[in-house]
Amino acid sequence: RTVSILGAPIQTGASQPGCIMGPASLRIAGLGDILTELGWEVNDLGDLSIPAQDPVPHKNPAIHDLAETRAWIEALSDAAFDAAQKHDRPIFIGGDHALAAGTLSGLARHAKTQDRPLFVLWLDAHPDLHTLETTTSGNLHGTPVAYVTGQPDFEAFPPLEASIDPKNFCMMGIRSVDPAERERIKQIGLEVHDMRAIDETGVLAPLRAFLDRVRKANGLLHVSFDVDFLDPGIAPAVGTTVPGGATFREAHLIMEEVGDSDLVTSLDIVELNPFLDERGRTAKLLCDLAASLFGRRVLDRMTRSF
Ligand code: DIR
Ligand code: MN
Ligand code: MN
Ligand code: MN
Repeated sequence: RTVSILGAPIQTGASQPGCIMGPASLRIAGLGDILTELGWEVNDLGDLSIPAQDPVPHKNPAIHDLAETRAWIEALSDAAFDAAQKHDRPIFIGGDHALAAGTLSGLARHAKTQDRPLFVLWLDAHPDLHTLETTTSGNLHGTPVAYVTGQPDFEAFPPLEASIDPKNFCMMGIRSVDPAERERIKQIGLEVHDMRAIDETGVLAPLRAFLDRVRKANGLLHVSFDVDFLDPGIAPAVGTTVPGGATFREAHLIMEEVGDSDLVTSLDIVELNPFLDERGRTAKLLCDLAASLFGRRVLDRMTRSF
């Protein structure tokens, strides 16, 4: 039962600075101690860094900080591969969501060495399905899912050694989708539970169906947790708040259910911008959600038999 924590203070994928402080904020909120108390052996691998980069232009003029973001993706891919090879459950703390382009590409390589498929539970207000051609904001945190599923027009990103089958994604919390992303969802057949669907069915039915799918396939399961998945009323410290997000109860239920399944093999916690926070409340909430994923329960209870 070993966990590793790797910080990645990348903020070039976002529209405003602040995610650089995310890893420090989560450590100060006690992430490592909380997991230790739950019985995990915690290895804090410190923070990753990249060397200074010369600017790289792109034909899409909206794109900014391409060279730095590319360098982060390259460094993160190798670091995620190594962490997954050496530790039971790596946790990647960001940093903006461009981080996932690196962690998922490294984890896909790792899954290949295990001869197991990689599944991804994507918790986010956004599907992050832009290509370098379709992004109009130029914020590269809007692109990781398109990149790791092998969509075209990513020549400026590191070459992808192993892609992830779009059918192995389950997205929840989605409520802000750009037109190009909407088309892409239909085209590649992603499983997306938008907030309307969650209002109708609750989180548990679609989540259990997905976890059953992971179990039957003997898959690895990565959870990518974007802070803006949560309702801004409980998690204000993120640059791209969208009203109508997951409640405290829905988020904990998802974390506990995924934890009970014992299927999760890695986790991203991304987009925390402590500069926008109120006395660290979002960082503390994220630590409590991680605790639920890693076994904290109010009472001992019979878990669902799988
Ligand atoms: C928007 C926002 N779709 C963009 N994306 C965000 O800029 O491409 N993803 N915030 O998490
Ligand atoms: Mn995101
Ligand atoms: Mn988002
Ligand atoms: Mn291009």
